[in-house]
Amino acid sequence: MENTKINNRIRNIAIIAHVDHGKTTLVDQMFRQSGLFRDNQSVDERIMDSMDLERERGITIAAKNCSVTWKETKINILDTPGHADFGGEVERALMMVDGAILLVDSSEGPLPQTRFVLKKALEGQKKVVVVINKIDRQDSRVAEVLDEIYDLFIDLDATEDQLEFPVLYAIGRDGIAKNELEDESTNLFPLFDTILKELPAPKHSEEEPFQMLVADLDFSDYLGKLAIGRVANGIVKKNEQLVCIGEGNEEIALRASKVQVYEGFSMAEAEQIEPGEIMILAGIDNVRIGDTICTKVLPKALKRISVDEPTISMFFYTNNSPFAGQEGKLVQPNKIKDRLYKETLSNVSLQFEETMDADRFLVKGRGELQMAVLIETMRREGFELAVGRPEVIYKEENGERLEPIEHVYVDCEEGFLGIVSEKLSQRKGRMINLVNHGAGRVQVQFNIPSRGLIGYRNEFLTDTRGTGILNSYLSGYEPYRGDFFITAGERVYEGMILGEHNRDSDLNVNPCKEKKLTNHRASGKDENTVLTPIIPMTLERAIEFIREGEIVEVTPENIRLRKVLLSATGRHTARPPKA
Ligand SMILES: Nc1nc2c(ncn2[C@@H]2O[C@H](COP(=O)(O)OP(=O)(O)OP(=O)(O)O)[C@@H](O)[C@H]2O)c(=O)[nH]1
Ligand SMILES: [Mg+2]
Repeated sequence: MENTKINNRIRNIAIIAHVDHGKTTLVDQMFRQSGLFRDNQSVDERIMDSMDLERERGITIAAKNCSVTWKETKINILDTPGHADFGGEVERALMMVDGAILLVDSSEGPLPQTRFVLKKALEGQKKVVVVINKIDRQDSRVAEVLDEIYDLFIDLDATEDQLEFPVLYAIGRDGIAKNELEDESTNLFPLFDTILKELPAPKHSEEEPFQMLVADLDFSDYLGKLAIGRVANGIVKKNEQLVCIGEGNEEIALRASKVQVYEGFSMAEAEQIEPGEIMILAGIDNVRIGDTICTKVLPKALKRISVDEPTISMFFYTNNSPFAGQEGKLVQPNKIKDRLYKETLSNVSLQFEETMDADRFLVKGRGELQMAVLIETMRREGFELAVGRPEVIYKEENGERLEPIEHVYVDCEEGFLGIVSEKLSQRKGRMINLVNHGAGRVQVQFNIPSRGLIGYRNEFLTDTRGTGILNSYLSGYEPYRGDFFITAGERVYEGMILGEHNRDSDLNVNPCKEKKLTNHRASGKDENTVLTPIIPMTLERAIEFIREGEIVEVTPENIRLRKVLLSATGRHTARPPKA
């Protein structure tokens, strides 16, 4: 870039880590200590986890922007989710920043998602500051974890430069960070100072006109679609005439009627925005991720960005069960369609397509949890719908069928290794690494087709009696590897799925059949018909459980498993002839 200038008034950083390593908690403390709250103001914990489901589940689902000011420098912070299903959020967040803070739990060490997010950061040439977090943990093993982090950097082909990452030690929850483990510290000042010193300020070219690459989308009921991105070059003023350059270089004219920046955890209107700043622009309908927004006089597109494609798909149906419409207010196909469309406006890793059938939509995303979160949100809004089994999305390349492959990381007691390996190999998993520290637990890694993992997580928890840890991330695509092989008194209807049969076939039962009172009874036999306690059906369990020809009915108050074809005779007739 010619005539490169640096805007030292700004830093753009992302906080990245594996699930639960303490990102959102740390951002809370950064807020407190940068003076955004009054000293005695009572503030909720994990304020960035603002969505209902985020608060309930204690996880971050969507990446979110906020800003703090430290020593007259504005730091735009992107808090990202650590769960693999929301990895798309991390990728996009990294596009807006120059540096990243990689948090690693002082006991757990680097885990699969640490690897995924660090890989993305290094590929994007981001400078990384490592923070070993939760050093207050009884079982913390700081020195070993630091070694593991070095190994991970080397394994990911980090350059010499990248290998010289600064390291801090923190108790994020208490708002404490230190440069050396033995330092006395009562605040996060060492972290703030390291951010200013080590993470680069945004660069721009003096010669280029205003350009901004759209890296994220949001939706507001008042302002409509919002395009979020970093100003690559130039200055933009309120009310300026702009254009949005799309994928095929088509230009859509627009006016910057409302330009905003992040201030604390809200947005604030600005008269003009400087290069390097992260901005929010309202009022463009057809904008997509990767588009460039620039001046009308000198339109010039930046290099497009691409985000990893969705890996699983699921059919959403309108609810046609005998109980349809009894609980939900929103049941019509056009209501579901509008809702799905609205979701794709802000949730860019989700896509949906209409099908030949007006009552059926194809929704594509990154994983079962992501789907479950969407369905759960919809039922709370008053929707009724039915959903099918998640299916893997295959790719065609040079006439060959490719399928997504996951890298699975299992941590379990040695005694469960047999059953876990056996089940994963049945599902076409290949063991690639096994570490036994001799302390009773083993760490095993597998490569396995994504389709093999669908429905496995609950089985895994049962097999390891709830003590196993299973993590996975999408590692790439490989050629397709051949074929696979209620409480009493609850209301039921024909074709509803009541329980699991111990064989692979379906067993039709009638739970409503009464015993004729006139029958002779052998003493002591009949009274003993006891229903064994049922396993509560959560949305995720339901989605994992169903097979072909089965769907989950979701209403605001109930989750029921059912057959697509409800009548048993109908299903019998529709059965394909035996080969
Ligand atoms: N012991 C200890 N626990 C911490 C610390 N910081 C955070 N935690 C706890 O770790 C858990 C996860 O914290 P979060 O901040 O939600 O983690 P996260 O990385 O944002 O999680 P995701 O966004 O879902 O990936 C919470 O129960 C926190 O209270 C710390 O410094 N020490
Ligand atoms: Mg979080």
